[in-house]
Amino acid sequence: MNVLLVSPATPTTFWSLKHAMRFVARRAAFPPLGLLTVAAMLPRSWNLRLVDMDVTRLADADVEWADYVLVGAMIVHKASVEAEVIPQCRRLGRPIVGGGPLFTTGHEEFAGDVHAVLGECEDSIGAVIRDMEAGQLADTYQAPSAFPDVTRTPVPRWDLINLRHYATASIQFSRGCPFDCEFCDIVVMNGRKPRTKTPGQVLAELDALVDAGWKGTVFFVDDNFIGNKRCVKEFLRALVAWRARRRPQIDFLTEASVNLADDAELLDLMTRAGFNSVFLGIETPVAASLEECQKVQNVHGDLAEKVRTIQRAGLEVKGGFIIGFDHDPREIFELQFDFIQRTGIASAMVGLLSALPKTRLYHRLLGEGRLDASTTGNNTEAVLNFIPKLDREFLIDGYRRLMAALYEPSAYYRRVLVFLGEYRPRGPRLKLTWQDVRALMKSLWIMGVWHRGRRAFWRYLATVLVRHPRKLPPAIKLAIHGFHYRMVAKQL
Ligand code: B12
Ligand code: SF4
Repeated sequence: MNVLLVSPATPTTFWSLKHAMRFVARRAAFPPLGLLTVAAMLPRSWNLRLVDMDVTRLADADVEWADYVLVGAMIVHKASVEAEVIPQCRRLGRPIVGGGPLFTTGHEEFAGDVHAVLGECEDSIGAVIRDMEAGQLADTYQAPSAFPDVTRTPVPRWDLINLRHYATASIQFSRGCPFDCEFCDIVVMNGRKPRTKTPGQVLAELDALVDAGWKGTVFFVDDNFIGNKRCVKEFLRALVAWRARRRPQIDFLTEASVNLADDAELLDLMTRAGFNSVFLGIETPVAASLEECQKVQNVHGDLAEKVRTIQRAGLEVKGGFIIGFDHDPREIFELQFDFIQRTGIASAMVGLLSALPKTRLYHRLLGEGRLDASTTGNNTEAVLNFIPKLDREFLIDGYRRLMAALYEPSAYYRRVLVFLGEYRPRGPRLKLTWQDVRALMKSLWIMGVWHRGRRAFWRYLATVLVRHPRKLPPAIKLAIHGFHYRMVAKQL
């Protein structure tokens, strides 16, 4: 059996970091972990190839070689799936099996073209394999237990990709999140009970990555890394010990809920284990809007102070922000700008509220007759797929202006400096690599000579060298990320 695994092409989005890739000479920011995990569940006797269309194009020869094409996609990949993958496979007569968020929440749109595997596939892949071998695939597959036991999830097949094409590696410790924010599709796809892997299992995955030669950042792609605090602490203790034993040249980034700030022990364990950055769903400084979307964990206490606590503990805070809640006041743009600037959240992923299929928000808006388009799946695009309470044009226009203001060079560097002032790096330090030096040289050339914002860049660099010389590596990394975000903001 020859099986081709395909990760479709991604448009330039906030998280794609496409404009940052030229600094680090990598082709894509993150590898397709879902597909690599599925690959590890397929029989060892099968021949597998993986094409990540963010790294290389999908060649006819690869499709012709395959008996089946397995596609893993998010909604944002829809255009690539519809315009490239499906027509190419149809022309060459190869059946497609699809999985991931695009098909889990929207398989009906692909009926006849794609055999869809809904949700996490650990418990349904056996039936898919059997039917592939028999040459008789069903239209859809869904396991009776929607949320499988992840302690049985195998180590991803890293051998199917060239890790050197990627800026960051990925790994997963848990799935699911105990909270229930109205707009979130995680709880629909992965449930509200966090399911964790065993410490030994994750350490074996990390061993595999390090053995494959990985150096640099590893992203724990958990929906909420601290969803089960007891299990995560147990894992972190094992990770600290593993780190002391193996002394790997890697650091970690993850996603968590804001209540991380309330647990000093957890913060300490994370930094000792090598975490130096965390993405938080902050959403909005407007309490009424937080209550509207039932983001209960953000309502209590001072949000800005929580961000500072995490920064002082040694973690850079990246944040997700949303505009377009029913309770947003007309001055929402100023409120968001002020919050982001004063907390020094350099990577602020600000998006317009989007009703993703099958979420509670989607059903509410449908019931209120307010849904008027399907989502593009890109939460940082200047579009709304529902009728907002504030005027649509006011929101879209204000959103564009907010993004431009946030990523205008001097405002951006000002808030990185706020962050560097709070940040107390504590974790293990990685050795400087040739890649870091090259990124520094390229940033001096591209941001310091070629692009608009040169003066602000040199002023920023001088301030970093005088006030925070030991924080130069994160300062350069954030300048490079800022360059990407600025390009994204410009395209809006
Ligand atoms: C890691 C991650 C990323 C990474 C890497 C993406 C990549 N190359 O794989 C990065 C940071 C690049 C990213 C970017 C974005 N992301 Co993202 N991301 C995630 C995250 C946190 C984890 C995905 C993951 O690797 N999981 C681990 C693997 C093992 O699980 P899995 O992918 O679910 O795979 C399982 C099943 O889905 C299934 N499966 C998956 N593929 C296939 C294929 C086949 C053939 C089969 C049979 C089964 C199958 O089996 C697997 C095992 O059970 C998810 C949240 C989530 N829980 O899914 C969001 C998520 C997928 N991202 C999301 C979004 C919106 C984005 C962005 C648009 C954000 C932005 N504005 O920039 C961009 C778009 C993509 C891009 N490249 O720019 C949304 C997607 C919503 C949707 N319904 O489409 C999610 C669900 C988060 C959310 N709710 O907001 N993302
Ligand atoms: S905390 Fe994050 S992952 Fe959890 S339900 Fe809310 S938005 Fe979703």
